[in-house]
Parts: sequence; structure tokens; C-alpha cells
Amino acid sequence: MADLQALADALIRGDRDTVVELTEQALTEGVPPGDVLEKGLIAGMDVVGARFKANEIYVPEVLIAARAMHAGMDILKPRLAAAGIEPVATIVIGTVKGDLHDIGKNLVAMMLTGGGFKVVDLRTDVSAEKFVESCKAEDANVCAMSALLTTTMPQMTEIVKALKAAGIDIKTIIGGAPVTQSFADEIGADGFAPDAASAVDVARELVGAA
Ligand code: B1M
Repeated sequence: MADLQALADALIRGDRDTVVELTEQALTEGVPPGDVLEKGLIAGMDVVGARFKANEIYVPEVLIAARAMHAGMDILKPRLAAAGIEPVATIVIGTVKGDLHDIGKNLVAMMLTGGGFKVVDLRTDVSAEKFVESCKAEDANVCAMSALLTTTMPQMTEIVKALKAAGIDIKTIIGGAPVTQSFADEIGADGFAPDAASAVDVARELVGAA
């Protein structure tokens, strides 16, 4: 029977093969993809983050765990996406300039895809100019930005300003570990979400699809 704690434990160990095997097994047994994500992969990554912070593990272990997480996410992605029929709206997402953290952003992108949005992922280290250019080209409804470093949060201010200056009719959502609702209010972002699941709710509210 599917054991999501064993999946989380395998991710913590960075055991990619077992993560793949247990993710596939859980889906085959009918465990909802959202549960596999939240109770397996995200639960494991939370422990990795806490141990890294406490200096119990170091960058190489974190990278190996991140690789295992990506392997599990590759399997989950189409299953989450399968829930959507017509795209609710188009969202351009990326991690802001100077910032290479992409695990949380990828989770948000996956959950949004699973929530029925068309997601255009600009990946990491994305400049304000690139956000503006892509939002225009995709005729996007929402621009979603992720930052994990306090030093890259000011990039979000620049992107919100640049989108306004370009006269694009678009909503903005920000998130990432150091980001708060009060920072969103301060920079004039339309929405803030503390986690991947609530990013979907916020995006739906912003495009009137709640
Ligand atoms: Co980095 N790192 N890191 N790191 N790293 C943190 C963020 C840090 C808190 C660790 C620490 O010191 N305790 C710290 C930041 C301190 C700060 O500024 N406040 C830090 C640092 C300092 C650095 C470097 C500067 C280290 C160095 O080189 N000296 C460096 C910076 C590189 C760069 O970006 N230019 C660096 C590098 C790295 C690795 C490459 C080793 C690796 C990244 C691998 C990758 O992403 N591909 C890494 C990792 C893995 C971490 C930690 C351990 C884990 C981050 C993570 O993936 N968490 C992190 C410590 C921690 O968080 N405890 C740390 C799991 C992920 C699921 O959570 O990304 O928060 P998170 O996403 C959540 C929510 O925040 C939210 O939803 C997600 C899921 O629910 N969310 C959104 C995220 N984006 C959203 C957008 C939304 C809405 C919600 O709307 C659009």
C-alpha cells in the first residue's frame, strides 16, 4: 500500500530511484496527485530545509534531495495537469533576477497547471525586461514571481513597476519564503500566497474564476 511517509523519507535521503518508484506506486494505487505532492514530496523537502538551516546537512545533500524531488515532480506533473480541461487563464511565472532557487517556483507552476491554468515558465534569474516581454507575447492574465532571498525581493518591486510602466493589463502574484503580505501591499502586487496550493486560490480569485 502507498506509504507517503516512506516517500518523504526517500526524498530526504536523496534516493531518486525510490522516490520515482513510490511516486508511481502511489498514483497507481489511486492516491490523489495533490496528496502525493503535499504529504510526500513537500513534506520531505520541508525536513531537508529545516536540517539545512540547522547545519545538520549541507549544500550537496540539499542538491541531491532537490534532484530526487524533481524526479518525483516529473511523474506528477502530467497527472496534476490532467485535472485541467480548458486553461482558466495564462500565467507567466519565474524566479526573479539574481535568484536561482526553483523548487518552490516549480511546485507553484505545477499546482497552477493542475488547477487548469496555462503556465509559461521563464525558469530562474529572470529580469524585469524578460517578464514584461513574455507577459506581452503570451497575452498573459497573471504575472507570478518567486524569490527566496531577501536580497532579490527588491526585484519584485522593479517588475511590478515595469509592468505598470508598459501599460499591460495584468495581475501580479508574489511568493517565496521571505515574502509577506505586507511586502506585497508595499510594492503594489495584487496577490501574495504563502504556499503552492494557496497560489492557485489567489490566482483564481484574481482572474475571477474562484
Ligand atoms: Co538557498 N537559501 N541559497 N539554496 N536554500 C535558502 C533560501 C536560505 C533560507 C537558507 C538559509 O540560510 N537558511 C537562504 C536565504 C536567506 C535569505 O535571504 N533570507 C539561502 C541562501 C543564503 C542561499 C545562497 C546565497 C547560499 C550561498 O551560496 N552562500 C545561494 C544563492 C544562490 C542564488 O539563488 N543566487 C543558495 C543556493 C541554494 C542551492 C542552489 C544549494 C539550493 C537551490 C536548489 C534549487 O532551487 N534548484 C538551495 C536550497 C534548496 C535552499 C533551501 C534549503 C530550500 C529551499 C527550497 O527549495 N525549499 C532554503 C532553506 C529553507 O527554505 N529552509 C535556502 C522547499 C520549497 C518547496 O519551498 O521555495 O519556500 P519554497 O517554496 C514554497 C513557498 O515559499 C511558496 O510555495 C512553495 C511551496 O509551497 N512559494 C510561492 C514559492 N514561490 C512562490 C511564488 C508564489 C507563491 C508561493 O507566487 C508566485
